[in-house]
Amino acid sequence: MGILNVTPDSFSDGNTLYQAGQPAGDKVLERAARMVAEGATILDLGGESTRPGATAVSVQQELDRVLPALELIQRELDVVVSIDSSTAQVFSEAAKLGAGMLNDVRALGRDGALVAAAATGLPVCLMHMQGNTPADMQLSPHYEDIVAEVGDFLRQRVLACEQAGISRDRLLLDPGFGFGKTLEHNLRLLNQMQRLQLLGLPLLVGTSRKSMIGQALDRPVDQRLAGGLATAVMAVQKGAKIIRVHDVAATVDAVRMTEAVMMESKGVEA
Ligand code: 7PJ
Repeated sequence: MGILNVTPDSFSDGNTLYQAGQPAGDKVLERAARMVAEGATILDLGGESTRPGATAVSVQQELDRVLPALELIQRELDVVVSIDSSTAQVFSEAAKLGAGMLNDVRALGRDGALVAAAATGLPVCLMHMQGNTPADMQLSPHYEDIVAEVGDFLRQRVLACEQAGISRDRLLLDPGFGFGKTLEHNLRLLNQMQRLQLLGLPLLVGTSRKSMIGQALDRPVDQRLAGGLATAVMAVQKGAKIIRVHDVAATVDAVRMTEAVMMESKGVEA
């Protein structure tokens, strides 16, 4: 899954897709086409920045950022577009334009989100975050047993989805690296992520360029690729089915190599 941020304040790539305060269509399409050529089968399109302390956007702003980019990608490229949003209206409008998946860092916790997502009929990724908003999530994250607590939260959201008419086979789960978690929390969550496979749903993992890599290696955001590849490999070994990244080509190779090794006992040739 390639990350396509159409926000002016994304910490790693968003602002390079902007001109005069608006997402520039040709740049968005160019970035999208490159990720598809590099092997992305899903693009995760987001118009709301969720980094710690990010400012809120209005529903209209988010629609204005996401929908034109979605239309353009749908018209020009053969790829599933995932919508990285928490907003009911964005889910509904994006689904009408052909989006293939919803990805919500608030696990459909916002008003109207469960109902709107259910009505789309689309697959949904539910992510764990401690704290209610990206603005306050990093203030003082605390867990007794992070893996168990992330699992409990996700299990509750799966039940809420089922009650809202979203069947289990439409759901994916994400432990939410960096969302209300210290470095130690993120490291434990990755090291023990196989425990989340007990929920029986596909896992999606996003660590690309995140501060957990910066902190562990003391690297700025433009020097986190090798660290990110290490986390991608580990995530695949621990059961992740989708890896959400900025650097598609390198990650595809790392994941394919990991899978080649994991499959050897099944007699599959490279
Ligand atoms: C994630 C996400 C993630 C899912 C972001 C960033 C912050 N969606 N959206 N999982 N992160 N499912 O990319 O650094 O980890 S935005």
